[in-house]
Amino acid sequence: MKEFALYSYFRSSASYRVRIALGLKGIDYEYRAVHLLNDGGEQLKTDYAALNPSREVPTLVHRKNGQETLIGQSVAIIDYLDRVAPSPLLFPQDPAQRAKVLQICEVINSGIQPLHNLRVLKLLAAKFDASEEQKNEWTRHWLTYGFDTLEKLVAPTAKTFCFGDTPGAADCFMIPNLANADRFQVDLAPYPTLRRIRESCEKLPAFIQASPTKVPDAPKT
Ligand SMILES: N[C@@H](CCC(=O)N[C@@H](CS)C(=O)NCC(=O)O)C(=O)O
Repeated sequence: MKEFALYSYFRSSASYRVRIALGLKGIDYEYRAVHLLNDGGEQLKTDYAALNPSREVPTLVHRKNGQETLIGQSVAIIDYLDRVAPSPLLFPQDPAQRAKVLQICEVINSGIQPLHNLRVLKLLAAKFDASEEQKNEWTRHWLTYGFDTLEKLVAPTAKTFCFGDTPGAADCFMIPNLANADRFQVDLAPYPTLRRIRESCEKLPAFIQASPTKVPDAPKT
């Protein structure tokens, strides 16, 4: 039995953030797939909802000294990992730098992803009769709004990565968000800094192995 386990869905950007963080820290973990669409959504089943009352992935399980700690929310999970496995730290220790990195993470975590989360898109269809194309347009709108913000926010501090020359929490959030740009066909041409960061991240094993095409529940092609 491994010390860490992660409930994850291959295409979940929030799970992808944590998979990258685990990879950057070199933590081997048990992958527990939760299919968000099959059978009405496995995240909504009673057993899973007991683990994560938000009924969403990711959920991290940490077993240590006979105790099991369950944590939801990718920001909380990555912050926890920084405390129990501090090498390498993904959030800077300096208060001002830490706040800047959290700002980037929160633009994505609270300003972009929740607006096109599965349950939001389902509600748009169920209550407001939105078509697939209308849901895609909605998603593209919020992704574009977010990328406009992120390019301006990141450009002054970015070097090889979002914040300097080592990958950190901001990159864990940025790369899955950029993957959504591909999925929803958002043109990234206006965002040169974000594209450059992506090129740097895509060379690293932690990012490659965490990608939706590489994880155990990735659809077989
Ligand atoms: N803020 C949360 C977001 C978690 C989240 O929204 N997860 C999505 C997948 S990316 C989910 O499980 N959605 C299920 C649903 O909407 O039913 C985090 O950072 O962990």
